[in-house]
Amino acid sequence: MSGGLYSMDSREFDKTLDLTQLKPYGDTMNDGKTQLSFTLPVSASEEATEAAKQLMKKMGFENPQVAFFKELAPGFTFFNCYGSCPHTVDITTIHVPKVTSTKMDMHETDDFIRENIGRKIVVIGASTGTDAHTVGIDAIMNMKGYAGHYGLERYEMFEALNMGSQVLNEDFIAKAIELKADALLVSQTVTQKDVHIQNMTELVEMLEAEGLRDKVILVGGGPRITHELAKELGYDAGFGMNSYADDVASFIAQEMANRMKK
Ligand code: B12
Repeated sequence: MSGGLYSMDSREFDKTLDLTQLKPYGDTMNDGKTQLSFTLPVSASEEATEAAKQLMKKMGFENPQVAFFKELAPGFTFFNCYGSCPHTVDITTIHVPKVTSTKMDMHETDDFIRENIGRKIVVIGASTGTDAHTVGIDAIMNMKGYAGHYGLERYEMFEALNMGSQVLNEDFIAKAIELKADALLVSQTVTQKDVHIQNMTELVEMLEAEGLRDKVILVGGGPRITHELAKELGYDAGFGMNSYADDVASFIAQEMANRMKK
């Protein structure tokens, strides 16, 4: 099969791969071999190693083995384990909601904006709430870019402001109003106790209260943000790991052009 989800699968060299019964691959097809790491809050000992194996069994792994362990701090031992997963999933029935815009490179996006919007798009971004992680939003916005993808500051047709981290939703909205921002980019990295959900929801509620929600393109991003989650929380799109400025720039440009047609 060529193209799409299965273009890179290994059925071309191994005929025993059944996508309706997919399981992890270790040394041979369908062996289910899985690597799992965890820490037990006990000192390193033979009993602790046996406990790790028994836990692996309770998790459903067959033939559990501890490949490595080390007491990281007194009373906390890290384990690196292997086991065989007996379970399978049918990947052919899986549907994941995705951003549907067509990915363009920086020059194509700039040209698209010139032709279809006719002015620069104003974008502000921040890592909001208590979240102190800046590297993700920098990767998307910074002039120098990330992993070979220039950030929005480099685009000729974006006016981009990166507000940094720990930006309160109030301050984010105030800046959006001041700059008449077309798009707001929210980065969330910490997900402990679902703080990202509280934070992202608060922003939507505050934008709605200000009558601004429909006037902006609202985008969330971060390593544990999916498009599906972002949509559920009232955002227009969500971008997770391995997303770059090109992805979000293409989305914003095309979404703005679509809205202008309506
Ligand atoms: C560097 C780092 C820090 C630095 C941050 C410095 C800085 N200036 O950013 C410091 C040391 C300050 C830090 C602090 C903390 N950290 Co920290 N940190 C990391 C680390 C090692 C790397 C994160 C990173 O920079 N990734 C690289 C960037 C490029 O990747 P990214 O963020 O995923 O961004 C990409 C995409 O997600 C996407 N993206 C991101 N944002 C956006 C936004 C938009 C709009 C779009 C379109 C796309 C997008 O595009 C980017 C490029 O592809 C991770 C572990 C790891 N290896 O990932 C932990 C990690 C994120 N930190 C973690 C934690 C828990 C903390 C602390 C709470 C620790 C503590 N107890 O104090 C504090 C947080 C304090 C706070 N108030 O936020 C946890 C988070 C766990 C969780 N799920 O909640 C992690 C996963 C470590 C771990 N395994 O426990 N951290």
